[in-house]
Amino acid sequence: MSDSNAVERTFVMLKPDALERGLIGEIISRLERKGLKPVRFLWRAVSPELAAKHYERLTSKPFYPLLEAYITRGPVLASIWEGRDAVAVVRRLVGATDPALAEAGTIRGDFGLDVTENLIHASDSPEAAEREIGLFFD
Ligand code: IDP
Ligand code: MG
Repeated sequence: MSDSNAVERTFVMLKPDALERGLIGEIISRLERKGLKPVRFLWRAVSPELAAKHYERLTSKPFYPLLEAYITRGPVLASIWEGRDAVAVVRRLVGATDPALAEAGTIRGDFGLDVTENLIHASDSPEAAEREIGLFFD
């Protein structure tokens, strides 16, 4: 069981469509206004190798080639955020994977409509956060 009072850190990646659509500031602002603290930011490219490590569980899915093309087509903004129960809090701010189903008021619910191009990645557990931080930050 995770302790909901624990200060955690989580990994957030703003995907290429967030930059292309001019939504970087809006998205960062939402996390900041919630009270989460940004710890690190890094613009970087995602190679097919990094994509396959990051999306390890998804490489055998039929949609994986589309996901790989998307995540490698331009720079992403990798970041680390800290705060009370940060992993679950950020997942709630992000909303459901499919933006068409994501609640209004969430990032995907307010700004997305495509199930692949859904603007943002956020870790789904503290263990995933540490793994993903290790992949994206040296
Ligand atoms: P999450 O980003 O909400 O954690 P995951 O299931 O971990 O969702 O999927 C990772 C990413 O893969 C999604 O954010 C989305 O970009 C893409 N994706 C997931 N499911 C589908 C699908 O059914 N079709 C196309 N792309 C998908
Ligand atoms: Mg996921």
